[in-house]
Order: sequence, then structure tokens, then C-alpha cells
Amino acid sequence: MVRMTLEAATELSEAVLRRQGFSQEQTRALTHTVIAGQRDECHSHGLYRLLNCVSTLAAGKVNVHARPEVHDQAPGIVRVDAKGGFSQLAFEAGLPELTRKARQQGIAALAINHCVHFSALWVEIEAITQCGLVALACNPSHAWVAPAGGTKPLFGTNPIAFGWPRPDGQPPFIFDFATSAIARGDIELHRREGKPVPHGWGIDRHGQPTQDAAAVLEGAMLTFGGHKGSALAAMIELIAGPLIGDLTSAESLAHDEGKGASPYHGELILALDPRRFLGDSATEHLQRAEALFTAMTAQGARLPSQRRYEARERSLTQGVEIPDSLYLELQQLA
Ligand code: NDP
Ligand code: PYC
Repeated sequence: MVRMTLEAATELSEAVLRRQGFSQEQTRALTHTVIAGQRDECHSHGLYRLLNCVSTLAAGKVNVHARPEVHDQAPGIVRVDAKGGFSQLAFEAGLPELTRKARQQGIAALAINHCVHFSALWVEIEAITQCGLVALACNPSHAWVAPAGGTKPLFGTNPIAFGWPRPDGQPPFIFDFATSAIARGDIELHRREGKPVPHGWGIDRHGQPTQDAAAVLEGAMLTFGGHKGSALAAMIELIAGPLIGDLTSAESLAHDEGKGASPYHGELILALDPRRFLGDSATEHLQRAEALFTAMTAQGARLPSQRRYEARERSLTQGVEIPDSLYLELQQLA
């Protein structure tokens, strides 16, 4: 493993993206996301993702100079056209208008269109909770996941993430997971490391259960929680696909034309203002939310994101670690 400071990791990311021709703004926004992922030890969405950025560019499937356009679509809807760039800059462009509308009306939606996407959603959810708002985000990806009861890829790994701001400087309550048993990035990491995947993550191209990571990647991934994850995945295809006028995971894969680039689609993000919902009684009701978190942890349960926040503390003092092989690959691209 190679250990480096967060500053060195940031320089490495910027060097790779600049050398590949990404604009200064795209480079900054992409680096923010991959460094956040690495810092919080979300290895499938950290520095490793730079390889996807580069291969997506080589495949001609991303606009490295894209400048997102913000449209005031309706009183409760802001739409951002990412113009074929990665999603991060589009999210940044839409965030001020999303928060303004949510504060004004209590609830607002941000629809991002025409973006290339690989981000862990908690990065965005965290930015919204920092504004004191409750947040929900989801998006399709490429058709890699079989619906429950089926054996052929149809859904994306379709992540869904939720965030709840907390008082007194406490970090927000956030969960963020794929509706597949695991993110595809994790299966790719197993393949790179020559490790078998656990039972239940996927099936081979003949529809048979397998623990061979490469066979799952060629076959189909499975949803988490059987029919429940499958229904959530279908919902995400709908509300972050046709509802916002963008591609489903199957359409994203067709758009890819076998190039193996990052998915190309839209993203739906909702923001809710508790103070608008609750008025004068906000403080009292938000305290009841705190009681819920206390009751969870009192049983020995951990809150989602706790592992991430602990990893963040560690990384801020000790830096981050990546495998030698990934470090060498990134150095060659920088
Ligand atoms: P996991 O299955 O690891 O689940 C992650 C979530 O569950 C985190 O919020 C995690 O918190 C929480 N969690 C895990 N274990 C526990 C526990 N014992 N108790 C309470 N909470 C727990 O993640 P996935 O593989 O499904 O997804 C990983 C990432 O991949 C996500 O960030 C997602 O956004 C991203 N992704 C992005 C896609 C895209 O299209 N852009 C597609 C698919 C995934 P903690 O982090 O603290 O462990
Ligand atoms: O890990 O499933 C995944 C994924 C898809 C797009 C970005 N990450």
C-alpha cells in the first residue's frame, strides 16, 4: 500500500485530470469528490474512480469542457443541463437555487440532466444538510442488475441516499447505498485483487449463482433485499429517468455502445426545509429526532456514516492509503 497526505492525494488527482485535458473547473469538482471518497475510506468511489474518468474520456463519452446551464423550471424545480460533463459541477451549479427554493417553499427538486455519473451520493447529500435541509437523491446507472425473479441485467446499481441535519455541530445522519447488493465498483475491486465475492452479489451469464467477480461483471448483479431492492431500483429508474426526461440504465448502456464508459443519465435530488414544515415548533420536533438516534445507538446499533466519519478523522491526521498498483497507474496518467 502507498500512504500519502490528503494534499498529496489532491495534487495527484488534479495532475491526472489536468493532463487528460479536463477544464480547471471540472478538475476541481471531480477532485473534490474523489478525495472526499478516499478520505472517508469509500474505496470504490475514491481515487480509483480517476481510472474511469480517464477511460470515459478515451471512449469519447464525456465533455471535459462542459459548463452546466441552470434553468428555473418551475417554482419548486431547478433543472441543470450538465452538457455531457461529469455530474459534480452540475450539482454545484444547481445547489444555490435548490436551497433557495426549498427554504422559500419547504420543498424543492433539482433535476440534473445529460451528465456522466460516478459519484458517491453522500458528498452531495452532505452539502445539502450543511444548509440545514433534509435531502434525498437517487440516479440510474448502466443496466447491470437483474430484477428480482429475473436473470438478465436491466436496472442500474441505482443508489439512493438520504440526509438529516443535526444540531450542535453533530455530523448529519446520512445513508447512501446502491439498490444492488453492493456497488459495482466493489466487485471491480474484488476482481482487481483476485478475491471471490460473497454469495448473493451476483450470477453468471447463464443465470447461475457465482462468487467469481469477473463472472458477475459479465453476468448480472443482484438487488439487495430481493423484491424490495428490486422495487426501489425500478422506482429510481422512473423518477430519475423518464420523470426528469432522461435515460434509464438500459438506455444509458445502449448510449455507451460497448465502450465501457461511466454511465450517462440524470439525477433527481430533493431538499426539504424542516423549519418551513414545522414553523415555531421546529426545535421541539427536531429534538425528537435526536431521541430516535439515541434510542438506536443505545441498543448497540451504529448510525450509517459513523464508519465514514471515523475514517475521515483518521485520514485528516494520517493521510490515505491506496494499493501500489493503483498508485502506479495514476502516476503514469499524471
Ligand atoms: P454499502 O452496502 O456499503 O452501504 C453503505 C451505507 O450503509 C452507508 O451509508 C454505510 O455507512 C451504511 N452502513 C453499512 N454498514 C452499516 C451498519 N452496520 N450499520 C449502519 N449503517 C451501515 O454501500 P454500497 O456498496 O451499496 O454503495 C457504496 C457507494 O457507492 C455509495 O456511496 C453510493 O452512492 C455509490 N454508488 C454510486 C453509484 C452511481 O451511479 N453514482 C451507483 C452505485 C453506488 P458507512 O459509510 O458509515 O459504513
Ligand atoms: O459502483 O455501481 C457503482 C457505480 C456506478 C456508477 C458509479 N458507481
